[in-house]
Amino acid sequence: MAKPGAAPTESHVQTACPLDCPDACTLDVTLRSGRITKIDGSKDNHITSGYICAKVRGFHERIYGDDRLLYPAVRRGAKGKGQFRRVSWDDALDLIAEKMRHTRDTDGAESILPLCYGGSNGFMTQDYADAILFRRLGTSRLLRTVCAAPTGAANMGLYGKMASVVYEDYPAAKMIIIWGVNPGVSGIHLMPFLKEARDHGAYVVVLDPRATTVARQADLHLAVRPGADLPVALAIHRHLFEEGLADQAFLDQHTTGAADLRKRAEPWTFARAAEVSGLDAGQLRGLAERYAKTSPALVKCGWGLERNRNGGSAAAAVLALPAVAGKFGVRGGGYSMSNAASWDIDRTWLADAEPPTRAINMNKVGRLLTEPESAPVNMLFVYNCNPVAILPDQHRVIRGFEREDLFTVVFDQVMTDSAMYADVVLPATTFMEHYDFARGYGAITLQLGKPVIDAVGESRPNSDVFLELSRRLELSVEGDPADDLEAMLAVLGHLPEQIGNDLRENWTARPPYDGRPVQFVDVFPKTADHKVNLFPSHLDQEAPLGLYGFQVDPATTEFPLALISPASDRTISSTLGELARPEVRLDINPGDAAARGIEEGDSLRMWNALGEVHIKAHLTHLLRPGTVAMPKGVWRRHSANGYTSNALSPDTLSDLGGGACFNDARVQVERRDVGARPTGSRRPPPTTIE
Ligand SMILES: Nc1nc2c(c(=O)[nH]1)N[C@H]1C(S)=C(S)[C@@H](COP(=O)(O)OP(=O)(O)OC[C@H]3O[C@@H](n4cnc5c(=O)[nH]c(N)nc54)[C@H](O)[C@@H]3O)O[C@H]1N2
Ligand SMILES: Nc1nc2c(c(=O)[nH]1)N[C@H]1C(S)=C(S)[C@@H](COP(=O)(O)OP(=O)(O)OC[C@H]3O[C@@H](n4cnc5c(=O)[nH]c(N)nc54)[C@H](O)[C@@H]3O)O[C@H]1N2
Ligand code: SF4
Ligand SMILES: [Mo]
Repeated sequence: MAKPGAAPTESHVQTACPLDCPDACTLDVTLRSGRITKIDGSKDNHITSGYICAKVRGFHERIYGDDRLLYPAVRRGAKGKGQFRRVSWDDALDLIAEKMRHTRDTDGAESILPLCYGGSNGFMTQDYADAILFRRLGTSRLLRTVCAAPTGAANMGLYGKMASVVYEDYPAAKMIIIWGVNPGVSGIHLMPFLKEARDHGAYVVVLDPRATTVARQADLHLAVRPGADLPVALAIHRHLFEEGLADQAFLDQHTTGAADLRKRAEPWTFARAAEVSGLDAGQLRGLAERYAKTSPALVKCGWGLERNRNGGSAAAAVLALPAVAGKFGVRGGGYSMSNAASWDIDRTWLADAEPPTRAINMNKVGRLLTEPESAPVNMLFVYNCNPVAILPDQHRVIRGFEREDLFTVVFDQVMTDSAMYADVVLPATTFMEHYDFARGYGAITLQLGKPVIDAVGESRPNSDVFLELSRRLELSVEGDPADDLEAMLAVLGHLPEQIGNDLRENWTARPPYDGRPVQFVDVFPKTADHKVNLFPSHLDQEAPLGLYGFQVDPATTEFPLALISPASDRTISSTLGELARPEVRLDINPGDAAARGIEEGDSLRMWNALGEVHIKAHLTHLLRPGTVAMPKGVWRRHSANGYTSNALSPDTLSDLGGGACFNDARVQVERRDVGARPTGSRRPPPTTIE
């Protein structure tokens, strides 16, 4: 404690940002009397380069904010009413352990479902102490498919997730195709490298239904219709094969399946691809011709193109381009995707294998809770996830969470839309209050994050809580870590020696290949035969129309508009959604608005067979006609009737990887004063913990 009258001392501590963002910034945190007063980017990390996004600059508003969960609490009123009574940790954990034991003994442990995603979590807070508990208990397993499942299946199938081109090597490229990704928002530290590339004369192409910041700076912006990337990529392949521009020597030496890919690309002339994708055939031809003759040429494949019925095949066709066109083997050439797998780290600290219990695709959770095919789920343990806000088919998800016979635990940092439905809420620490490992997936970086402040309220780290539950359920074995600190040391001890030593000494590890691998020079496919598999048969069997088979647009005359929900600069997924923000509006093209008599700021009803959302209109030319956009990660409080775009997203699955089809929502929109039917508001009530 500072003496009365003494000036509070200011100190600086470094840590790392583990949020679901490719950049994994090193943070410089300013503290005064043990409280965070400022969060900024460190200059020690050349990717962070002294600046960070506004979201994390304001992260202390979450840490100390009104919505922060400070104590364990149990439900008082009806489900979803947000009325809780504070209890001790002991009472809360006893209650949960007892409920788990009872559920296992009566309904079987598979009727317990851990519901998590963990995108903003490193080795400490996801798949460690939690996995020890749930694997030993034998609960149902969760397929974490809301993100990166289709792109992941494609990248794994074709290349075994080979390390890809990193930010630092973009300036070496002479052509960069940015496909379905919006780095101006979703990975801002790429932007200076893109600028450097442009300054060196790189030709930049962006494929995105919206004129994003990168698209507006690009030499060519192709405002592709959502879900129609596959024909575009296949038309380029067709051109390469037909015109003798494919790199036959590379294909012979380093690939399998080229003939099958060629056959599937065969029908896709530029004219047909242009018609389906809403683009200009001449521009597509121009893109293909330039790509064929330019080197180094880089394709950056994002996640916007995966969130639909064709997402897996689209990603595979995009990732196949550098192999067919022979773009590997030079710095700045090849492809760029998630680099999370580049470290080749196996979670050896987790000795327990996954049990062969039933696997549940998280995109189907709403349906599973409301109309189970076989055994129902009777207990949910939600952590590292905000399912009510982020899962497709929100109405069904909410109906499931409303079930009186479902016992729901929500372990989170703030009172989320999901926590409102909890029977027990548990307060979690944030990354400023616990250890975690932050792995970048843009640049190849790995850092150890440390607590910079004491835990706020009675919040506790995941490892402490899951280890304690294991003990209460008598599932602990010798050698389990006792707490967060021991768990962190166990991870360090299991990492490859050099990485562990680096992290102990510097909090940051030296990356493999100096962090700048050149594809087909330093790194090769991690497939079984170390070749690029352009036509993996398991993917061909999985996709409903076969690999590279195109499924037509789900639009109907009744629901003609494609609703997409891209990442915004306000939240990371739904994290930080509790903080104040400008009113959330629906982006709509002025032509589509005029056809419906809609003007700027009008209150709209947007609906389809799954539900409806009440929201105001924002007219913008930065969106292709026939498409509307509402940000990803908004909370129920952000619309007038308490639903987000996910109320309109189908729970159908993408062709590969069982991924989410958020952007397959097809909707109609009208002014609310026209033909509006009265609908009761479902905005969540204010919460109380007494
Ligand atoms: N600020 C911020 N940063 C984030 C996140 C966040 O929520 N906020 N989320 C993080 C996470 S979890 C992820 S997965 C990544 C996602 O990062 P991105 O890969 O950028 O994903 P999205 O924002 O979903 O979509 C990217 C772009 O694809 C466009 N798009 C939509 N549908 C299609 C389509 O069918 N084809 C094509 N070609 N483009 C399409 C959208 O208009 C959007 O501009 O970002 C991470 N970074
Ligand atoms: N409509 C639409 N929906 C989407 C998408 C879209 O494009 N459109 N994108 C999808 C994508 S890309 C993703 S990745 C998912 C993400 O969906 P989620 O994984 O659910 O991500 P968040 O909504 O940020 O929720 C993470 C929660 O975990 C909590 N948390 C963070 N760290 C800890 C911890 O250490 N312990 C505990 N106990 N809790 C913690 C945070 O406070 C937060 O509430 O959303 C998907 N949903
Ligand atoms: S969210 Fe991304 S840009 Fe923001 S601080 Fe974290 S790593 Fe950096
Ligand atoms: Mo994601």
